[in-house]
Amino acid sequence: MKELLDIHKFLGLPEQASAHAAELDYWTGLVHWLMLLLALGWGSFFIYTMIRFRAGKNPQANYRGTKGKLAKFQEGGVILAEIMLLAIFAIPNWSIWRDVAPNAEDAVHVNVIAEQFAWNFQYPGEDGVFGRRDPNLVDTQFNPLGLDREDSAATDDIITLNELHLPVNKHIVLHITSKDVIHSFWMHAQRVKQDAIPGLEIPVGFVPTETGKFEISCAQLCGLSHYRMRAVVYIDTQGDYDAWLKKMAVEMAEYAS
Ligand SMILES: [Cu+2]
Repeated sequence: MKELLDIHKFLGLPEQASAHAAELDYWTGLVHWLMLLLALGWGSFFIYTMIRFRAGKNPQANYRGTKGKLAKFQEGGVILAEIMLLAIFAIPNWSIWRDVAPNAEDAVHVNVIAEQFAWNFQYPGEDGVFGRRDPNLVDTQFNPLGLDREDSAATDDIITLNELHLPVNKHIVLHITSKDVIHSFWMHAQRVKQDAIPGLEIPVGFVPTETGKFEISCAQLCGLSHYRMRAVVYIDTQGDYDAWLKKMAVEMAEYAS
């Protein structure tokens, strides 16, 4: 049974590089089989009605429709099944996905700010506090995120363009937003996808379980150069991640002075 639901191999999905990836693929598999069942059910019903109500046998149209208890039972059954899908599967699973990881205490927080056509990443730096960002301070060349350099929390912030580094096996919380239009942040291998919406900061939590270099792309048609709106995520060991943060802190300090 489990093999039938292993849609990951069956559909050739990317590798499963996060803690929830296998489970998400399992549900994707389940939904695929359910949709196949529905397609077969409705398809055969469609063929049956074409034959049953063919013009040759029914020259006069019947405006009252057919009457019978079976149709009512079927409709009731469909409604019940859909309520169950929502209440028992969809909503509880959505709640797990939304709540567990972002509340972890030792989580690594990174701001993700999308723009046409790039991904900006903001790390809080050593103090663990993100510097204030103000749209009025945005300068496309020198201050693309509108970071308020007067804010003391901003002095140690690290900002990167199209390059994200994260430690492996840690709770990650990405706070996703956009500067201009709606984009969609998509880390394929980690099965993380979230719309980036101007004016909203949406947290997404997950745990990457494989080290390596992976792709991030935009999954929302956001303009002419949407196709090249890509970034790279490096999932590092804790040691490599710390070393990279240190190196970036030095670079940021040099840039500021
Ligand atoms: Cu985009």
